Amino acid sequence: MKMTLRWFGEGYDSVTLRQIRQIPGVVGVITTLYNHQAGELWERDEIHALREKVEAEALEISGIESVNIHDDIKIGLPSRDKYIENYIKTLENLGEEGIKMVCYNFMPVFDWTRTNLAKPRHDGSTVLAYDQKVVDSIDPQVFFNQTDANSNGFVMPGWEPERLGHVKELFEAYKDVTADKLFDNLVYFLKAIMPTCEKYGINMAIHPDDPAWPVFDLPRIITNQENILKMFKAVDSPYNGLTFCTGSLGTDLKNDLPSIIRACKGRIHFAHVRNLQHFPDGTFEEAAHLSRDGSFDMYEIVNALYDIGFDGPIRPDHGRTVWGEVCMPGYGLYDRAMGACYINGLWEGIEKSTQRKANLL
Ligand SMILES: [Mn+2]
Repeated sequence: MKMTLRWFGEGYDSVTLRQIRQIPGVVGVITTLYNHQAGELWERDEIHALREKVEAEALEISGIESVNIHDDIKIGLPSRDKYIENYIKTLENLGEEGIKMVCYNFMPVFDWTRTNLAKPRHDGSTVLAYDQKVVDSIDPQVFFNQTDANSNGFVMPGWEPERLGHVKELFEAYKDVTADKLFDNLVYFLKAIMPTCEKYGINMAIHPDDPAWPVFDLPRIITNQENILKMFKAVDSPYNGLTFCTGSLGTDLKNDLPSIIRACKGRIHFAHVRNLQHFPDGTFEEAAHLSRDGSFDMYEIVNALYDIGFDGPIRPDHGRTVWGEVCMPGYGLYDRAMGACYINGLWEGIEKSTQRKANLL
């Protein structure tokens, strides 16, 4: 695996490339052209300029998160072909710049959803948290406005005001999109882009839905092992893969995370590792990466990734906000840096003990 950190780009991120470079073991960033709306073409010279900026700090672009999918593609409108054409050209431009991993998601209207962006933890840090009762009792437009107002002035990924200023119209456009239809539209999109991915060696890594169930009655399709394997089979190319995200799949306690990793061997192209703490009333909040701070055994998760020979980029995911940092919720420097060191430590321990055992045999 290759340790990375997500970076939103200059002017959008409170964290600098120099700071990222100084986290031991981090070799690259997962970045994006944040100024582009979904559906727009990314020109090669813009990608090249971004790459030069990253490489000037001795880091690499280990992948893109995300090249977002236009709603017309998810809805299945006739105009989707024009947006798919732009997506293909963007992939070609990324491929020409040597970028080989693209993360995306296929969630309608909202990206990841949390009901509290700064819930105090037992240790005085704040974290993102989720309570289904809040989602059930609020109008989607009000929900968006609240999320936007509580993001410390940062535009959060998937919550762009340009798009989500029109929540009502978006809901109307999705009203006939069932889970089956959404799945068919995903397959249509993947079949269209696969020849380009194969030509340039670009791994597509779909991000699971977060949380892993329908919110605001919108369908969600990348939620569990069965659905993920169904998607792999529908477009059976090694370039059609997954972002294994512990925090998203782990929202549903029925998901056995190490088992999903093993079932997806060869098709996991990117990994997000974070811990959640689940509560008996069905709510959950994000935790420090350390196993004993949350509900997941992070050793078992990293061990499963090691076992399947995972060699793609990995990154710590949403961190707690600690030490008075002012940042985009979930994306501060300090706790993600601690997460990166912790995951690196787990990996080194697993790798060396495995090698030691092998030598003893
Ligand atoms: Mn994730």
